Amino acid sequence: MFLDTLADHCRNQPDKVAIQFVNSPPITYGALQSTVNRTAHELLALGIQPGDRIAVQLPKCMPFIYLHLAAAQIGAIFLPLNPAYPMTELRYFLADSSARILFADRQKQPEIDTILPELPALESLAFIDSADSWEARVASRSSEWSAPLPTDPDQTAMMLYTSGTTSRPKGALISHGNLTANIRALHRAWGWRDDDVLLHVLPIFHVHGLVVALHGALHAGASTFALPAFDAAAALELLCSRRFSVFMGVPTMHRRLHQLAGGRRFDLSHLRLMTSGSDRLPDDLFFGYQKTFNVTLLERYGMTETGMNLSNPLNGERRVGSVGKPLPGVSARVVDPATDTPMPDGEVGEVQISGAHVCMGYWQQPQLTAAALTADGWLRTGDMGLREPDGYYTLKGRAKDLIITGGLNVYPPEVELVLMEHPAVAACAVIGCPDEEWGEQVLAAIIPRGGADADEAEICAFCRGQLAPYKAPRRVIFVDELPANALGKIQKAKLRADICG
Ligand code: MCA
Repeated sequence: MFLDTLADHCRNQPDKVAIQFVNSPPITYGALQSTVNRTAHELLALGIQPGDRIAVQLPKCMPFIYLHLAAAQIGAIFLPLNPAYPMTELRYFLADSSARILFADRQKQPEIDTILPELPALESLAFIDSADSWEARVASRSSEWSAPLPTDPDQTAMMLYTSGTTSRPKGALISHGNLTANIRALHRAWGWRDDDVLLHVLPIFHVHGLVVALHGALHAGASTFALPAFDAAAALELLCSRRFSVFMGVPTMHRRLHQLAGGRRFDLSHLRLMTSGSDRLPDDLFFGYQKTFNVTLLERYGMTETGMNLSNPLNGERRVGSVGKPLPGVSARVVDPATDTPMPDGEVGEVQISGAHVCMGYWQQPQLTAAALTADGWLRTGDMGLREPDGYYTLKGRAKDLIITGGLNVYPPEVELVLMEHPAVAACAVIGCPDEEWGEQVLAAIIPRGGADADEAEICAFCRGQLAPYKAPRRVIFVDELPANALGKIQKAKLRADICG
């Protein structure tokens, strides 16, 4: 399991830097293990049992990482939450997961106090000011750990919420076996090495930043240098410093780096691996990167329920517009989504995935879990694509109603539900309009309620009160009608074509 490999590195190279946050002292593998052990003892002292959900809504910081690894160590379920979630969303995640404890930023305390009466299962709250305060808090606990590490591959390690096209967000259950399978596959495919140095700029409440990037480096016994948030200028300067060998980003980050270069050339070819994921990499950016940075970005494809599925090769052709081939241990196929019948190469169908990395299902949602899988156990990704005769896959859109903005998924029904609560909204449809920087921008088309005052800024602000800012519409347009088919279902493709061109 992934914890065993990490324990080996901590034992064998205790003085090597594991993680360093900018402007903070480096944390060695030995120190990482000691504080994780202390944190695990602290969780036990707080009464946390195996299987309990530990919710963490913290900025990117060391305590987040300690809590994640310590939760796994004691067999609890780590539930990371985007710090941008407002209280309405936080309340939903805490209630749905019946989290036993919440670790949150001290600054959020007054707001969180207001939702506590509605969260009977939440027994404890811990507010954290800084990495130092966490280390001081656990300092009296033992730095040793003698209990066995979890061995059951089916034991849940993490719960990651992902929205649905017809349902409220659901918690995908990621097991120790899922994580281990995924990290091992990426190691083989991307040739992770112990002398790698990763520049980490991604958020860590998602698979990309937490599993693909951070676990990738930890599993290799490599070193990570972390920025608490993406900053294109700082990142470009660091990338040029020749200190790093690996960098991972979403297309919006790569776009900003490319724009920052402003036509100047920077040779970043000393990096042995620069990847792009979480959204489609536009062709112009792929070629722009080659020209500006002398780097061919490696595009790969994953999802919350699986971690990584497909990847362009480390050595060999990184094909523009393609997400490459199945990772080691991953099976992929393209099917007719109506019948789950495999399609011939070159024809577009739904991409389906199977392997030891596919999640265990959704928290307390047996029906949604069953619906996500075919009769023979393939995960329906909801992504459309085709397989070339030489095995490369290309994605061709989505079967599901999903917007990706800046590498984050937004499910229109979630936004539409909020909009329908606004008194000036009679009907609405939320779509993603293409955008060079963000990939897509969230747009709401609204039929105003007769006589009600409808104001774009006010409606956007209303949504921001209830949804994380990235989910709230950036633009609202008022329409007299929404295109619908004979059954009354809104035709989003037509709406997109009419509005976004
Ligand atoms: C920030 N804003 C956004 C987004 N992020 N709006 C839409 N989409 C977003 N993703 C808003 C802010 O609230 C702010 O609004 C305005 O945009 C500008 O903020 P700015 O400071 O420029 O943005 P930022 O903080 O620099 O964030 C941009 C970002 C960030 C760095 C690209 O979105 C990001 O870290 N994205 C990566 C997401 C990620 O890791 N996804 C992986 C998911 P205002 O000013 O109006 O308040 S895992 C996954 O998808 C699978 C498994 C996979 O394959 O990887």
